[in-house]
Amino acid sequence: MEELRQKYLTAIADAADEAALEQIRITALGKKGEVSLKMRELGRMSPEERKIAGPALNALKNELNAALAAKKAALADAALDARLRAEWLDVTLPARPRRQGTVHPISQVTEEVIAIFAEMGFAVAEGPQIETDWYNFDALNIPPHHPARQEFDTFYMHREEGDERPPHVLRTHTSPVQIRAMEQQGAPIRIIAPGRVYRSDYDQTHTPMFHQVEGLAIDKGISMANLKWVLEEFCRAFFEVEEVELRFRASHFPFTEPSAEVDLRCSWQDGQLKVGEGDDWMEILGSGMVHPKVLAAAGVDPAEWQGFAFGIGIDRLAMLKYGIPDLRAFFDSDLRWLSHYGFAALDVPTMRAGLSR
Ligand code: 2NM
Repeated sequence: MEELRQKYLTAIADAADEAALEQIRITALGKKGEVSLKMRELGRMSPEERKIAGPALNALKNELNAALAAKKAALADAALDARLRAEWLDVTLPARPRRQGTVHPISQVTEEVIAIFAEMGFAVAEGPQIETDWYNFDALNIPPHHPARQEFDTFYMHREEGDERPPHVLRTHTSPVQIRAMEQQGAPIRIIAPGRVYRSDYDQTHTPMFHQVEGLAIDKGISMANLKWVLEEFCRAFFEVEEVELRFRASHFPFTEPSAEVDLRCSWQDGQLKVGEGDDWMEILGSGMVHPKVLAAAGVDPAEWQGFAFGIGIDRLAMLKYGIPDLRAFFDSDLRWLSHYGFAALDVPTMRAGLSR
């Protein structure tokens, strides 16, 4: 019996896998297994012999069963360990840049602008690209026949014969989004409205579809000083420089009073733009205090609330920051241009990780 015990315990310890283990179980404890056959011999023994051999055989059977179960568990553990080692994956590794597709510079710059203004408490607002002329013009203090309507080179939607209602337009700026947001949320409000806008104009520096981001902050006691700080903060963050200098030039927009165009101190050397130094000024945006009539049209009481608004061209920002010379190439869908000027899809701009890397 001791011989059997040693033989099977050794075999179990040496079993390489579950199949081998099962083979050992059948050979020892199966119906015609060696231990089972020994148990059958008990019947032919004298009662005295049986008293010793019976319990001993039972103990052997139990010991082998226990050894089989333990080995089976150990094999399963080892198999799992091996599998975990083989399938190990370092999820903290940076993604491999496959450059199969890229983020368009306009999308990149839009995300950068959103990240900067989000840090200053501005939410993103969106609205339709096909607008009524009330939202696109009237609400912005541009009544019918106002000369500014001509300046916008508006695209008008088709109108059925005999339809005398004013035609819808492709929005010429994102201001209608701000009007809708004021109507819906009232004051106070702090939003930016990035998106596509349309004007019938096409040359070196104009495309009929382009991108704008407009900002709006309405509260009690807002002044041009708040506007100046917000715009300086924006320029420092966007151009990723320590200091910037802005110059406000008196201007005119129907929807703001007073109005100012804003220039940024810069230098141009060998086609290379440097922001915050030099003797040049570059116009980057238009702005002003929202006209009381515009507030009233959007359902905000101008006797109680005031605020500033501004509009920036995203496409030009992208050209300036990333040294892209030709505006029209932005919309050609040329794969070589896209892979040259595009951004890696996983480099999402954030204020903490950096806007552009
Ligand atoms: C600009 C310049 C100045 C502007 C005004 C508004 C609104 F809807 F709140 F009245 N949004 N954006 C604005 C003001 C836009 O773009 C050059």
